Amino acid sequence: MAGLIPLLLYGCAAVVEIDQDADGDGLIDPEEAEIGSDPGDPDSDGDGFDDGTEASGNTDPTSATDKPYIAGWPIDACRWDIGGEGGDIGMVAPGFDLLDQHGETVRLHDFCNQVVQLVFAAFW
Ligand SMILES: [Ca+2]
Ligand SMILES: [Ca+2]
Ligand SMILES: [Ca+2]
Repeated sequence: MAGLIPLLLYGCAAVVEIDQDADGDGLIDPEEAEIGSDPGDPDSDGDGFDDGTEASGNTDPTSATDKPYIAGWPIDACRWDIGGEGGDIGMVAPGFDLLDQHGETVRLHDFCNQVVQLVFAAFW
């Protein structure tokens, strides 16, 4: 929602229209309208992360199951746009989920455009 702020500059009165962040989550109201989050609730999906943090971290502020990783791993914006997957050299590895060292399930394709080191071990 836009607000009207009266200003007095060098003796001249002016009215400036600015966009407001009504709930203080870091997203102005038009941005919230664009992504579908609630401009009156800083945590639209109730997952404990405010809408601004989720939007800037490339998670969905309207889905409680899509949230930043506890370890703070960076999630890239290209996470849902990956193509050309396959098992041949030069192809993008197919996506899969695995546990990180903190016991949280992470999704490989969330780290697109980044180098990921996978360490495997077997014991018997
Ligand atoms: Ca807001
Ligand atoms: Ca909000
Ligand atoms: Ca949230």
